[in-house]
Amino acid sequence: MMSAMRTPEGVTVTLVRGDITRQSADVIVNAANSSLLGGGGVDGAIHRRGGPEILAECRKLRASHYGKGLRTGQAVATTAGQLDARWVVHTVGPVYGSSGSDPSLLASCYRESLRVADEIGAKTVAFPAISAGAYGWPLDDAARIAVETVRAARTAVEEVRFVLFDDRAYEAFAAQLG
Ligand code: AR6
Repeated sequence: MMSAMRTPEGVTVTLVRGDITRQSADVIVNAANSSLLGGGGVDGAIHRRGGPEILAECRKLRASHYGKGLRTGQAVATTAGQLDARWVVHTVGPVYGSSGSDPSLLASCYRESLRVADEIGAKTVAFPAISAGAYGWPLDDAARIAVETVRAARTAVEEVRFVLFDDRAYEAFAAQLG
């Protein structure tokens, strides 16, 4: 199994086992919910370690642009607070088994996060396994969608790093790299 590859667009894709809030990257992607006001899992960890600046900016975004919440599959950037990153990009994965559990919405999270990363000029982006925790997406399928979407992405981002919390998630992603 592989732990790195290069996409046809020249993006280096790497895998890391660990806590995404400990990563150093231009962008750390948050597996958020549409409220943008925090939660458990990756979201809780990012707000805990990143500090209150991130939530303050999320609240402003809610007031100015996302009164009804950020839609599933969309992405938006904020400061990264105390994290070792320039931005956090918040994206909302689909809940598995709900009416919104459309694979294209999960693919959209990766695509939109990379689009936002391009807009802000980020070169390195760290992703968690979006929807594969509280939102219940089967890990192998979540990994396949993540890797396929990044592989097909047209982006100026140079490195996409998947940061996987445990061995099972790491192995699911490694199997997708070939
Ligand atoms: N670093 C990297 N991966 C992590 C970390 C971490 N610190 N913590 C958990 N994971 P989840 P979702 C893994 O639940 O499924 C929140 O309450 C975890 O093992 O964080 O998209 C939000 O507010 C799993 O593989 O995100 C939403 O309401 C993956 O990250 C909801 O959960 C994603 O798990 C979003 O659910």
